[in-house]
Amino acid sequence: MTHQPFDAAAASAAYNNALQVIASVEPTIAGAIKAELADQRSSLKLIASENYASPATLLTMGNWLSDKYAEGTVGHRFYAGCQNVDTVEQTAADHARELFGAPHAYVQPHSGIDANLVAFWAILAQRIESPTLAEAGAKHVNDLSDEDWIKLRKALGDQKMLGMSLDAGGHLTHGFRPNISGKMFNQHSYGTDPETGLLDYDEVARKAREFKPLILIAGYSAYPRKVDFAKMREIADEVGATLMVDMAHFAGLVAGKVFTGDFDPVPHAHVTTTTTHKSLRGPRGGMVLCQPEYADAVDRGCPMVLGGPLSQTMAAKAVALAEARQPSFQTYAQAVADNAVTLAEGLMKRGVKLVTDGTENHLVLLDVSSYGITGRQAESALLDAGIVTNRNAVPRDPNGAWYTSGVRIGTPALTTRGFGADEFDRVAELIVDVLSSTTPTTTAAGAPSKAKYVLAEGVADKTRAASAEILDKHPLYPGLELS
Ligand code: DSN
Repeated sequence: MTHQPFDAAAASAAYNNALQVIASVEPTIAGAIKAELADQRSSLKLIASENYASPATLLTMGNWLSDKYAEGTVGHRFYAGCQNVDTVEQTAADHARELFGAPHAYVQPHSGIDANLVAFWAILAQRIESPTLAEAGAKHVNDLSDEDWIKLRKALGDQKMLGMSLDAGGHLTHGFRPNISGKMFNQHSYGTDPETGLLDYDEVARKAREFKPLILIAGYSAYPRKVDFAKMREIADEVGATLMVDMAHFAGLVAGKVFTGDFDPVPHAHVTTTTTHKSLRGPRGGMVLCQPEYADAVDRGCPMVLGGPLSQTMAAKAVALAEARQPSFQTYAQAVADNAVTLAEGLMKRGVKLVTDGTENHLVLLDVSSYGITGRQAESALLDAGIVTNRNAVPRDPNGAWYTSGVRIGTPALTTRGFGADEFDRVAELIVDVLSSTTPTTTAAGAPSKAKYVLAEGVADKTRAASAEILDKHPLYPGLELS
């Protein structure tokens, strides 16, 4: 359920030796690395998008693979001497294909945003056989001259994307203005039902018929329910859209076979993107899985939108994916989902309002407005008490995306530490204690502040002590001792 067993003495020696070498050049950095482990060990990490990678995964990133340029793809590089990087990339891609049952895997993206950009360009390249390309005498967008690009941009500007709205839990890279996707595409969004908070597939279908998007995008970063990808594919097919699924948040639940059948995106989507460091518990990075007809365009990710591959990170992806192929990862993924239900029930029975009144994945979204505070105040007060979360807008949030009325919490990290039902129920109790002890201060104009707050005296210390009791029973990287 936790990490696969590792040799703690060997890991301790590896880290201590590495830190000694680093400290001999820049002691501040060695100190920050050590301090980060201490911070992560002593706090309740509930950020839904974070986890703890295994020592094997982490150690794979600190080596000379980092020093090799390898633009191109396996066996087809723009640099000499890439035989070891070929081994690394092929191994990671093989594991990804096998784990997710995907026809093709591209493991070069450096992050989730990069993976989505690769996917967007691949879909444009694959789908736009446009007169614009033909007129320009080009077969592929990569072959266009500067002049032709100007023509193509006009054509591209008319392409539509339909994705989940940000305040319903969608992601910035799904066509929203602060991200390049919002500039590349004419974006439309679907929301959630105002009563239930659930995804309304009829609305998705209605909007798809109305807007006829090139890309129907599914996936989320703050929606606490599973998505029926078979239905999404039916909608995409009806309107001739490419179904792209961003499974960054729940890739671990797909890998661990919690989401199967209609809820497994990989067989239904034309293109699936993910990060590798969230519930999947690998290194920080991204990945694209796709159906064969998109493979060639996806493989052009570098140099189209990516710099040279980070070979050390691809190697760590291979290690983490090998871990995720073990049966123990399925036990872990099921525990992540079960613990989220316990956490949701623990919060609701203590009076907390949750968006959708529950969860079916790894996260819960609290609406903290009944405590008279904003999400920002809740996030800060919880942090004072050693509980690390992040504020998040709730659907139709009156406080907007900065202050928000919500807090998003998730179970992947603490489940890796071995937390089960008893611990998550206690975590719910601690969260409620903090929220009910937090009050906004009053502004000069006499209104409640949206940022400043007071946490009742003693609550932070009491909560930290209570957390320490649980954390001590579930040590992070047990046996790993830094000198
Ligand atoms: N930053 C990630 C998250 O927290 O959901 C996704 O962008």
